[in-house]
Amino acid sequence: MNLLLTMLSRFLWVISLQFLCLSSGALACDDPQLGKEPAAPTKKKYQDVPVGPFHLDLGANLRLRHEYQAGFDVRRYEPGTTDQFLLTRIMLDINLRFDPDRRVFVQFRDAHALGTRLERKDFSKSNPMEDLWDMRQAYFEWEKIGGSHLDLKVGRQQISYGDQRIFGPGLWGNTGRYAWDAAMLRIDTSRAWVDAWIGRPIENRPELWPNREFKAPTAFVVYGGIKQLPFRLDIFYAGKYGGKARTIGESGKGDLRSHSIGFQLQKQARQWLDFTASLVGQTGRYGKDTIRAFGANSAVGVTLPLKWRPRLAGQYTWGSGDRNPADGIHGAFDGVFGGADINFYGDLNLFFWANLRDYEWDLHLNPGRTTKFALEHHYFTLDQARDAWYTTGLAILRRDATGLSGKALGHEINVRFSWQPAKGPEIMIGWGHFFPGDFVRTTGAARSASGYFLQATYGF
Ligand SMILES: [Ca+2]
Ligand SMILES: [Ca+2]
Repeated sequence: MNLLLTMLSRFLWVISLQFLCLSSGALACDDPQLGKEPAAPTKKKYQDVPVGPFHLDLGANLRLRHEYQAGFDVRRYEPGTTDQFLLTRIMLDINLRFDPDRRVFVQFRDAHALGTRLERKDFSKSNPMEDLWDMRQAYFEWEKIGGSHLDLKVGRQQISYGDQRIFGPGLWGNTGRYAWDAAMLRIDTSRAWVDAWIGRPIENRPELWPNREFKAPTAFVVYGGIKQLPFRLDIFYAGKYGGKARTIGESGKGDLRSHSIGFQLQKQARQWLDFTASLVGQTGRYGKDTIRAFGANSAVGVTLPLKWRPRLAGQYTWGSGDRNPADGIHGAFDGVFGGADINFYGDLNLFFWANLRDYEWDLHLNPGRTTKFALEHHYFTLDQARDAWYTTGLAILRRDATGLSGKALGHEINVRFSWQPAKGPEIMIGWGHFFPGDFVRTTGAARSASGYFLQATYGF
């Protein structure tokens, strides 16, 4: 499916992914994860339209998705409930170029949820399902300022990097999870590129136009990649600041000042063998607590030289949890600004990269040039028994501070099939089932959860 269409694909996705494609063969271009958010190629029919001294590019992306959910909803695991609804989304892109280096880009996005049992009041913060014709992006970009290696991008913008695990747009959700009001400087040379930016995430509110920033956190980010290596290597620093003593730690209230440092590496070692590794360390202050948290992910994939090109992958993801609820150490990893609603932690979105161990097996097939199939199995446990099961919104869902309920969260199986007959349209269908483990059974209602979706997308 094409999410951000012509110019956005060209300038954000492709710029960051082209290093991967150039240096690592077909790794990213091949979409080995069969993610829910592949960047499809786009038509160029409505591009380069002269408007006075300017040139205009138009794009659109239409998406319809029917979902049935039993035992969970978009917020959390919720045994005993069922829901079904139709999600509609339209995104319109307007790109006005002054010259090859300067442009203004505006993206309008309209999202509705028809028939759901959830109402606006069920979302105290950002609404992930509904928002009426809001301006999701609106920025000015100036590349190669004065013939230099420096680019500037200011305004409301989507920012994502690498495999989206650490910085993700979260566009599987109907309104999109991460857009930013940000000012970004980029230095791009033949040896390396670096983005330095400051920004705040946008909150999606159907009753507000335009949407506003969250008051906190403010993000300070330096994210870069080294070129000319036989693999893709990204290195980053991400600071989060939240003032006014609104952060409540186990030792008392205070500001949030967190520092995340890490890297992501991807390599296509052979035509049949690929690796991924990400590692993040976090330090700083969480209220009156000291942050000491870690996140890691590594995957090995083997593509067999058989019909349908089967790729088998094993994957392990770890997000540290808090060992002791009274020691003044904040041990729960917060996932940086990572994609929560793509298929990293299961398609039902019951889990997030905090206090989690995720043991995953994947089987991906390409039955034809236009079709993809994925079968994935996750076994989830808590990292620390005394810390909580966190939702994708980092809310505490269940916690046994004694640790006596164990760590076993359960198994999840996901199946997805997609068909993209041409560049514009795509049909995707998927199913997932969650089998609760001992921790879930001991801490409350524990019926299995099941979900299905059928999605049609068209982009130009
Ligand atoms: Ca709005
Ligand atoms: Ca602690």
